[in-house]
Amino acid sequence: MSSPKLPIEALLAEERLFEPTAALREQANMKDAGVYAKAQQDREGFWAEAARSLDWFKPWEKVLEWNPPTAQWFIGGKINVSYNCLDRHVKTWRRNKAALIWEGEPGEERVLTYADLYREVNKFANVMKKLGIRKGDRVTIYMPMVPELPIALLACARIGAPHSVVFGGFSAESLRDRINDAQSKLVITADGSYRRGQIVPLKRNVDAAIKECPCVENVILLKRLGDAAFIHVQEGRDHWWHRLMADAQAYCEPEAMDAEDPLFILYTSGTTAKPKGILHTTAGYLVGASLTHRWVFDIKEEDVYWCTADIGWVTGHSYIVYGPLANGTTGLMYEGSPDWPEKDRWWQMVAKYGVNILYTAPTAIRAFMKWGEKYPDQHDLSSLRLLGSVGEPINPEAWMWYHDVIGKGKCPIVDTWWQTETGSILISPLPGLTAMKPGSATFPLPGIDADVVDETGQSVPLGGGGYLVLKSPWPSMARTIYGDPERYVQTYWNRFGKEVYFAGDGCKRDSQGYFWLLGRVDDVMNVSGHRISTMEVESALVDHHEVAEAAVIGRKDEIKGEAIAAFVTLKEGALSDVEKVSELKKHVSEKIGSIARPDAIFFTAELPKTRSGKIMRRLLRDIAEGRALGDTTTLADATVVAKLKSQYEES
Ligand code: 7RM
Repeated sequence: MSSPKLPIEALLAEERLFEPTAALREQANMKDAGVYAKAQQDREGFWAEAARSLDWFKPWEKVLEWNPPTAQWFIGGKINVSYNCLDRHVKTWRRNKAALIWEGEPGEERVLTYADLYREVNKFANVMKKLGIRKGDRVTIYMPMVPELPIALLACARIGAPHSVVFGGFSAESLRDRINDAQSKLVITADGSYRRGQIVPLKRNVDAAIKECPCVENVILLKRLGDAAFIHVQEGRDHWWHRLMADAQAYCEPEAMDAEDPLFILYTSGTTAKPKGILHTTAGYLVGASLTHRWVFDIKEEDVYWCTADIGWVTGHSYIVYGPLANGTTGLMYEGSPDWPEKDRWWQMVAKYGVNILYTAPTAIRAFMKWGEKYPDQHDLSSLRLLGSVGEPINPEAWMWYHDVIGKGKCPIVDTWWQTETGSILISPLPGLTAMKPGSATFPLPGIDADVVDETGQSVPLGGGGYLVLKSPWPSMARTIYGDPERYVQTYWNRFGKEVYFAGDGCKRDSQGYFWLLGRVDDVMNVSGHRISTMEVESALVDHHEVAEAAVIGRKDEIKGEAIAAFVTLKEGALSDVEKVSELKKHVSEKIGSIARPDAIFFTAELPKTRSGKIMRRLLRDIAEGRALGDTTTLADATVVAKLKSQYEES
């Protein structure tokens, strides 16, 4: 099993229990402890009730059609996501409520009310229609964290064009592959973005990518940098956002979408080199995202809520855009880096905007821990009332630091387990009901049927560990892998039969039934909460003309959770020097993106393999983490790994 490796026995012995206070219970959005049992007795009734909080053009006829592994939810229902996020709010007093408070890295501020957002989304939806985008057409979005990004998503949802957001940190090649896989006709981008004071050349990457994307007919280009960047604009293909918006019609009728029509595709790493286009549909996704946002974060009308994720990841889709806006929340959105210009940027923003709810990742918390208390202590954080964590297991020390230093001991922490594929949070405390244990995501939410099973699919009794599975469908689950339904079934619905969803995570339950997530059980690394496949990095390395073979592992890292280490065999005659190390790191950045850049590269004449030729990554992890070697009996040649270990220790 890959890291982050937590000393699980120590975790299971955790005795610190943080009960909700009476005051917290009293005001919670969900305070009926009977909800778990009720949902279990009548799962479909529970989800139907949740779906009633949305506005439907036409009600559904049937809640669920379950032909394992195919689920359809709210059959016959007609609904529009952008209508639910905007139109229904602008008809009320929320019209002039702030929907988004935005801050750019250089310090600009913008506030968009629900009416502002409604106006921009309507116009931009018309802009896309004018460029020939129709219901069902895919649109790739490669943008910085600026308000036009959620505007683009919502406009796609309004006209029924599934979006595929590609994180701005991905390379031109990764972008190209995702555009081609989705066969997008339109790409939306910006001239660039700011990150740690540097310019991120988004348009340059788009230009390089779409040289090899015959499907792309048009590019919409947002001016973010202005004259700060030299931009190539290709006549006929590239259109400035502001010019198109200047003549756009004010109102665009929201498309009446079928509950099961696609809403978006989002690419995520799996066990092979090729990322999977996870497909989410309309109604079920919005039911899951909005309900969990309301219950898990205990959102109140007057709250200022800040999810620090990038919209390029699923966390940003569900908990910056769709969940919060469906609930009429005021959300803060920030473009840049937490340590720019100083390491107190986030805390400064919490104080400035009076943030009440903060949702972030363990990797960020560990970085702040390392930087020290002086940065948060410079600011008034008393507005905070609830904290959240997502992306990887949070180690108890980081949990306690978050609780004490950021939350001043008075904020509950919701440790939320979920995946791109699950669409919304599935395992998490409910703040008014659940006693928290530092490091545990606690229990499956009402309506969620999670279990821990052994190799044979048998449920493991409390106290034991195994694989995390979901034994009943839920509305926001992925429906397929775009263009590869077979792979969808193979990856998630085959390991334990076609009725059981295999999440790919290891999990233990303690004697009280608390869930302790243990990290991935496959060849997927978790680097700063981002999923990267070992295969993806290996094939990027092998693509270099001097590399013969490569094995990539995630090794335990204090801040990132896992850091990428690569063991590389060079071709005959190639020089294994420090220049080669930086050249290969750069090569991987160019192929995949900077998030996949290896931290360390080691050259070796041979890689440890089994007699059948499989690279034994487990032994490489032992070496990279400085442990004694595990079982080596299946190795073809045991001297290879012994030599590698001593070589590694000398380096
Ligand atoms: C939301 C997101 C999913 C993988 C998942 C886990 C890990 C996420 C937690 C967690 C332990 C958590 N989507 N993971 N949240 N592990 N505790 N609270 O991260 O598709 O990018 O990644 O992330 O391994 O399978 S994701």
